[in-house]
Amino acid sequence: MDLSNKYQLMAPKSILIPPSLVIFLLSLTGQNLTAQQVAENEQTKQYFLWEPEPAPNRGHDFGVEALGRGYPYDKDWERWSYPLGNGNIGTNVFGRTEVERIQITEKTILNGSAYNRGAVTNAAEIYLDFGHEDYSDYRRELNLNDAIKTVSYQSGGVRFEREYFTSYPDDILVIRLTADQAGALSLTVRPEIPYPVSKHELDTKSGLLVQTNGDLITLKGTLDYYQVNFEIQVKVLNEGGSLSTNEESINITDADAVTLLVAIDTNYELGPHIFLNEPKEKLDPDFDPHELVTEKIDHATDLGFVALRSRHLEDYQNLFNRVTVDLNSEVSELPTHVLLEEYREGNYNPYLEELVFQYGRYLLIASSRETTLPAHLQGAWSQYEVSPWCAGYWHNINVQMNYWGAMSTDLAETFEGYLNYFEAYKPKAQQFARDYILETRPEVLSDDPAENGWILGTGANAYQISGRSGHSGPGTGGFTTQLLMEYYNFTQDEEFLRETGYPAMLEMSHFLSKTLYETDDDLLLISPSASPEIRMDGEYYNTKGVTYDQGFVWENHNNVLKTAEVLGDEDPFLEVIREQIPRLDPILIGSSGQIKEFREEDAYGEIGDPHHRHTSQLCPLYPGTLINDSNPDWMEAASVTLDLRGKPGNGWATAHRMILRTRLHEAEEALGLYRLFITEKAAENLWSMHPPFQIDGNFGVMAGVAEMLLQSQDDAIEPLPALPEAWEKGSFDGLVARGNFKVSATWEESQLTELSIISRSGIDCQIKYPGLAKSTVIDQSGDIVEFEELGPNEIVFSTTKGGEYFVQLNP
Ligand code: FUC
Repeated sequence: MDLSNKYQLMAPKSILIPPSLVIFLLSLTGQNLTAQQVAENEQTKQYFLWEPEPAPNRGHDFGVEALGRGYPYDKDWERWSYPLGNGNIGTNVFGRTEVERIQITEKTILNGSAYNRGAVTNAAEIYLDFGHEDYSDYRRELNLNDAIKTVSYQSGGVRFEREYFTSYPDDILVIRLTADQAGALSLTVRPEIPYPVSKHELDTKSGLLVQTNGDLITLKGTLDYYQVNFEIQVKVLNEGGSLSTNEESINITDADAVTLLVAIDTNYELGPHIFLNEPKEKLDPDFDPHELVTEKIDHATDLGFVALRSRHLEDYQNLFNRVTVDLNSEVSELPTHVLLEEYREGNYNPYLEELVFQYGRYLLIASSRETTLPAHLQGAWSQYEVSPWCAGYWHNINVQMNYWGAMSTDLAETFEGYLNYFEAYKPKAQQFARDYILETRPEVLSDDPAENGWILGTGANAYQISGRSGHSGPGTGGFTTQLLMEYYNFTQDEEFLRETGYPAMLEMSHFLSKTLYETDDDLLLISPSASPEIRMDGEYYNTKGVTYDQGFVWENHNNVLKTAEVLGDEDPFLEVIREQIPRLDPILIGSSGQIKEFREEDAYGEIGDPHHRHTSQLCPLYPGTLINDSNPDWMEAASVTLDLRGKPGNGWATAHRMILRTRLHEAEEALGLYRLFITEKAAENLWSMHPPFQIDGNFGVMAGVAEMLLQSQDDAIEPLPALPEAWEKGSFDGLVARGNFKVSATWEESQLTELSIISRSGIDCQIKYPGLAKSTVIDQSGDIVEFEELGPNEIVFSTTKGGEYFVQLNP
């Protein structure tokens, strides 16, 4: 069946204004903007997910336990509902006509049973009883350009429209209901606290209350394990008609329009005490979040819908509109599930490839902001009573992957959520380092805590981090500091480096150096050492000097040396680091031509599952930098390793393999993995499936697309380093390269045709691309910029902060 015509009629109108026209129009008004500024202001290509039917809602299934011990499972929530979020509140909207379901969670609302740590839990369900059994001309859409979800349909001769968004500046969920006829809106607003009775005693809740007062419904209670006091208020503002109050719900009759405001808060306050204290001493049990929630509701009520909406748009679009990627696609008007079905059948529509990339950026903005907790394993969303893997911060790849694309897609602010979290957990991580050293090697324990450094194990959440874990070695610490290094690399924020990044990396080097043992042949090997999650005979395999651990010591040590130079630091420990680096010997090639995961491995696959989801032995290729273009033998061995590892089993594993292929410049393999992600790992709402839903895969492939188009890990900016044939024509605008350069490029017949760079740091700009030395560089005034040739394919020139540079490619 050809659905394209059927859905054409209901498609939204995308307004395509060419930037040149905008410049012309603005020049008439006396405003001068550069082309890039126009692009930033006017991301006109529309990205949206949409369906011609409401999301099904067949309810929770307690009979199904999701992997990671999550329950109850809800496949409709997971695959069909659309997520909205502002970093604090995560909301899933179903868009139903008879009984609408709006499911809400918040990142600090955790119970206690999972993994002795507790899991994020569903905070509230809001049902809107409309009773519109019959409907036609239905559309629900999640628009990524404005982060607004809309629902629209015809019922009983009336057209009903809804808008939903979660505002970061005003920390509120806003729902606006309208109809095209006066007095046509009647509904009941009926919120519930889910799972009032829990099957595990550590998950109990107490003092639960749902109460109405005039136009306000309040839900409150306590999750007993951490004594989380929560409150949710739902305010109902009707225009016209009448409002009546029941015990736990509100009826609206014959209104013209209705606005619902939903605010949440708890007694959680991020700080070192959260991680240092015992479960019952982390939060103040006497703190009632009532005032905080009331303030948000009052503030939003005063602002009103129009102002709330424009403040939301200004905040969101400032982030989202910074980057465009065009793979020569047309906006597709097919419903997302049809687009996906066709893609699965081999119709590789580049619009869907752009959409999945931009969806990653959307989800990151929605789940991690400057003042919020970081994006967890499920971002900011959970309908579960006990979320799979706690909806935690898993540090042996998952949480790192969440931020791999944050900087390159110009969303560095979203990483600040992790930075706040890091600062808060660091004192506990210092305790863990002390414990670790005492347990494994007490003779090297120092009296100075800074010299013992810090470490964390794999599992963590909003209330706890963990110490040593048997299945992942201390490389986990270097895996984590790599994010801090990248934040500096991309932002060039020296204050951050001085205050946070450098001390963290230096202390990590101190810790890691205490895990190294001298061997008879004068090497330094970590012991005990483990490559994430690899088992032999059912047990986690512990040994000496695995590539994952050695590699991250190498990365962290080198990052310390590089940044010490930036800051002019002369800490005496730098000498120790310099002496240790050549003795780490992280990369060994085995008899199958593979990068060994374990030193004692000869042929590939001797130890552990040869097709394991983790590819930790290749972390030195990505996110690390040790394996790079300057060592073709290692690059070749990395490629062999990926071939041997085979097809990935879940969303995040696909994403890691995809990025690894981009670093190897294996463009077709990278695209193949992206396609595999879209066809096999993405649900109808494009969420990444482990399964269950786990957001890391969404962020990982987003980072992967950016890496296909732009790399900068080896001092130089490299446009189109892994461009597959299918993407022979296209453009991107605003991706970020290390050194804080904002890069835009256009290509045709797989050749770069235009390249422009805005220098946000004012440092030297080094670029490599075949034949580049023959090009001409001009600045925004049209003056020629002198450059130095570093070879036929590589140039470097000095820049001024804020300067824009155009590279004219001469064939
Ligand atoms: C790691 C992975 C699992 C899962 C979990 C949350 O332990 O090995 O696949 O993603 O984190």
